[in-house]
Amino acid sequence: MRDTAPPPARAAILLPWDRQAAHAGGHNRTAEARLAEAVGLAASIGLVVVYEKTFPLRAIAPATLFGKGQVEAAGAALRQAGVDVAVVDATLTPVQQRNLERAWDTKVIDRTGLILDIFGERARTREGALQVELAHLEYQRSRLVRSWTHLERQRGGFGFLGGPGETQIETDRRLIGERIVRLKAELEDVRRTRGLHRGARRRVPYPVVALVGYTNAGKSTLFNALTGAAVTAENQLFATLDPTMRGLVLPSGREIILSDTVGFISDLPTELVAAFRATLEEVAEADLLLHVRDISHPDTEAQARDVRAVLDRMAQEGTLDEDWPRRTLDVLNKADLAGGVAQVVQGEGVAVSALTGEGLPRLLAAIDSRLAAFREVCDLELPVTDGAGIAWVYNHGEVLGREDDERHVRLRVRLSPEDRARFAAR
Ligand SMILES: Nc1nc2c(ncn2[C@@H]2O[C@H](COP(=O)(O)OP(=O)(O)O)[C@@H](O)[C@H]2O)c(=O)[nH]1
Ligand SMILES: [Mg+2]
Repeated sequence: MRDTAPPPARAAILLPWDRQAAHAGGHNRTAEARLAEAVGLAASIGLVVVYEKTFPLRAIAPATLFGKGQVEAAGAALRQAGVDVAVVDATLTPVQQRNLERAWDTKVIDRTGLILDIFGERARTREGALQVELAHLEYQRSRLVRSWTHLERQRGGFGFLGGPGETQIETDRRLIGERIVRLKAELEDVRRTRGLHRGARRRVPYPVVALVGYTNAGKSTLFNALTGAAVTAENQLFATLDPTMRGLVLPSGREIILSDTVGFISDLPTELVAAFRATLEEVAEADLLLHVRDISHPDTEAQARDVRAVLDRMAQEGTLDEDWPRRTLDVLNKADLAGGVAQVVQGEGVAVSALTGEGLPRLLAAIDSRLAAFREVCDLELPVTDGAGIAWVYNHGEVLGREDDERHVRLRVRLSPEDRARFAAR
């Protein structure tokens, strides 16, 4: 029998755009940037975007959000494009969602629903998974509340009259409420023991370099480009990494793990902020953060501030070390759209184009020297019989001197604090 994977879902992205509201909210983000971001978000969970369009809103129709003509026009376009799911890049009430599903005869999800799916797929730590589940339940509960008041209003506004619909909703609310209480207790437990596991949590004995930055900044493109530009580490251990991590060999011969992370999202719904930070937990494990920036984006400065603010907040909460700025390297990506690497004012950062490959050798060298800079010189003594240990030191450190006698090898070596701890634990 043939292995037939289901075809990827075909998605449409519809952006209702209220220019006045966008302006009043202090967002100078353009509809095009917002639409491009939503397309990137959908693509990141494997949806194939076959239709994308901005719909200027004149007034908000309570039942469908979009105007009547827009609902009809979109419906025809969705049928023609043959979509499996329509993503409305806004917050929909349950009633709007249901009405649109009926009008378009397709599954409809809103922005929060899409982001929750992404977080759910990317949560790697126990805390991350719990936090995302909690956000999901709170989202569901808030929607039950809203449809409940809606039903109540239809019946004339007296909830105490009871009725089958209401009973079911109250049961659902109670079950969700109980699950939320249990999840919160479990989260507390995980948080309490987190400090204890710090350090022991690391499963891989190589420096980890994590890519952080906005959605569409080019993290995944850079991840693939760096993997192409450097030698891929062929090692049993690297073979077991999940697809968002890869082993690389830097020019110095140093082996690292490169890790792609979930992207920052503009105007993240507040109820998702905690879940987002939890999915970024792996960043705390990283030896070096590459802050990937799209320097061709009109909001590039605001985006960079957002990213740093979230990392600062994580440091305040104790998830991330205070010295994260010292362990961060800015990657000024999409230099090709700014006239090439030579045209970019680089300051502390390194300009690259993940698309053309320009600047990548310099970036690899910069990663190498940043990792080396964290290292300190120390003296180690190993039995001559410990061939694996000696090889490990050569692989992880920069050996500055060596003295052998009959029984011992004494190495003077530059090692990172993490590697020194790992060596001591051996
Ligand atoms: N022109 C240009 N486009 C790029 C570059 N890097 C990424 N892109 C494009 O930007 C979009 C988002 O890239 P992606 O890697 O998915 O971003 P991510 O969301 O940060 O992972 C894609 O269409 C890429 O082809 C670059 O250096 N130059
Ligand atoms: Mg990506």
